[in-house]
Amino acid sequence: MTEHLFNKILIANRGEIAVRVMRTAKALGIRTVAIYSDADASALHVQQADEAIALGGVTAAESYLDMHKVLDAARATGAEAIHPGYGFLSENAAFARACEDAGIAFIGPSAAAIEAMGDKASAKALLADSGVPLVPGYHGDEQSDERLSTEAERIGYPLLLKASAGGGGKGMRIVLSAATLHDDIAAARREARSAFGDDRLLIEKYLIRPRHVEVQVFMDSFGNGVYLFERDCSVQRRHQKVIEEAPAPGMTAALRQRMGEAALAVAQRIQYRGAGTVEFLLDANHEFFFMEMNTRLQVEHPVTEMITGVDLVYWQLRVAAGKGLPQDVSQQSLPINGHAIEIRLYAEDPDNHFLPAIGRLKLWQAPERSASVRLDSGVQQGDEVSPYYDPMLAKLIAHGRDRTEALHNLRTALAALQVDGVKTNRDFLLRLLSLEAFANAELSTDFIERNQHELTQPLPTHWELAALTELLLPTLASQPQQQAHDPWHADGFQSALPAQRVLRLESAAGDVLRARARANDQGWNLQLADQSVQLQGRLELKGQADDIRLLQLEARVNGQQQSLPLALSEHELLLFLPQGSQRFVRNRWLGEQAQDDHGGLTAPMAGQVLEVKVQPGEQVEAGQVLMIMEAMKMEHSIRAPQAALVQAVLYQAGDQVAEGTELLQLEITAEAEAENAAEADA
Ligand code: MV4
Repeated sequence: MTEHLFNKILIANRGEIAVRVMRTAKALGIRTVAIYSDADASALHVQQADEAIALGGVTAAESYLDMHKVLDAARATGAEAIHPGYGFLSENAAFARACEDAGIAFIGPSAAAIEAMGDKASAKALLADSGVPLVPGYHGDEQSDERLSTEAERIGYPLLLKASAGGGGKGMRIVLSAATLHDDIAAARREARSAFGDDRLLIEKYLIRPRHVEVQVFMDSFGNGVYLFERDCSVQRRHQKVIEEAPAPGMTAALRQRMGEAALAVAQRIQYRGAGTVEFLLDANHEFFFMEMNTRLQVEHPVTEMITGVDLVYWQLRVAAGKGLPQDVSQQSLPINGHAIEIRLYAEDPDNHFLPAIGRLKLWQAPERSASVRLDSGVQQGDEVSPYYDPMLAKLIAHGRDRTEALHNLRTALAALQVDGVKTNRDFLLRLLSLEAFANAELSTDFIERNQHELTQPLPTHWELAALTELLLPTLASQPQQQAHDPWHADGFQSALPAQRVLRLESAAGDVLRARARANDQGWNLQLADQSVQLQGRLELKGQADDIRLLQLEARVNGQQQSLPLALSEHELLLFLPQGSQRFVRNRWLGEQAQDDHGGLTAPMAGQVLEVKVQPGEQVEAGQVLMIMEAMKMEHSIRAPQAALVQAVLYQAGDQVAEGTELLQLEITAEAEAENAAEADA
């Protein structure tokens, strides 16, 4: 890949795809220009580019979607070509045309090809005599109720109404019988008009539980084309792909060839140029039907790259530079090597209807990349995830000699990916990948719904691992980066582990468990509710991110060995278990409880602080006087309800405070907890 293709290209996108395109451009010695919105000024794609142009604006419409701004940036920097990535302007025929008019190569097909596939009804009409199988249906211009009813009777029920101008499932409506057809047509028209400004409908026979199988095609400007086999993208949620893989499980060589040739026929019909994807529905009888063509590089292209060894962006750049497919490439020469699976990591909340999540990525630790693990990521630790763009953060792709190995590699890599600060679908993906139905490749477009029950079963809480972490923490004291507020450090307990400790463990769900640990020759015996567990382990400091310590726990629980990463801050413990992460609360503020249980830390009535008897960082005993207040000419002592560490003193002598004002914050440290337990035992 050393030949000259371009001096400089502009990447009209953001996030992982912008970074991915830059990787290939750089390998080819092509300079890259990034564009960015105000929200993305410090984004990874901006940092990785050779030059970056601020577009101004925050929303997509004000920035990445504003074709005049994008073209101005290309002209200003002298970029010879524009890579649109996916989304944004990638399938905008007017933009492709404007690039051509400006003498800048659009890295994609012609505007005419984009237009030909943009309208689903005309795309189908175009293919009517091409030999490409279409779902039995109606995609004509005549849109009267009478005509649609007649066609519906001919096609039969159940059927599907789709917006001609749509795609991706928007405005789709299943009609089970003639009884509701009239109302369904009216509703589908309304939806289509509001979503696409176009209320034309098409009708299709409704296929039961189809698979989404798509074929990657690639054509140069000289009419040469190849198909790079298929991807199964059946695992979707509300038409958003979640898992993709190549090759599609259960394909035969004959079916692969028929689908590949049908896909190429679609591309040839519109004199396609560059990378494209032809989507099919595949039914249980291995019958396939054309659905739509995506006239761009797709999110899931890495699985195809991993099984074929082809760099699709390199091919795109060649073709945009007027060259043909690489010399040695022919359909016969293209291999399928093993299997690849991709998952999409979204900033979203699986516990709240998968709504997009925002916030600061306090923790983002990527798994190690290798020949079999690829991470295409647009983010880095510390990034602010904004609500303005697509919530996809990254894609993790794993390869294996076969599907089983690829799945194993992917699960291992995902378990090693640590993220916190923004809600993501990481754990949901781990659970999907753990399903027996997935291991068995029981794929269909209703995969997630079908496995809903198993996906939402609560997982057992690993109290013993949280306990072991707390027990081992003092051993970290001798390691560097030890934090000053750690009680074991502060009080000089660096190496001597106490023979007995009582731990108060609290899950993020608010469940609380008290556990008693007794040191023995092999570690600790832990009494957890009615269970007795033998624990042994080692804790190693791996890194630090803000106030989070990254640790690796080597645990032996009743002789069973396991190793897992975890994130620890003063108030949280996050265990990254192979089956998903588990969060625990640490050192809960005593102040919150004291208000209900004791009332000792808040002002019992309005008054004045007379004297403060403790300082932050001080260890106090149960009953110790912390502060003296005066109210209604009487003195009141504010006492510690139990042994604790003074975390904060909020008022000083002379301050006036209202009734109920929080005066001090105490924290139950492990040490204080042990003291409290000893008290309780006595
Ligand atoms: C269908 C179908 C069943 N029968 N067409 C959804 C997205 C849009 N591109 C087409 N879609 C479907 N079209 C007929 N005639 C079922 C779907 C469908 C689907 C397709 C692919 C992936 C996921 C899906 C989820 C629900 C429905």
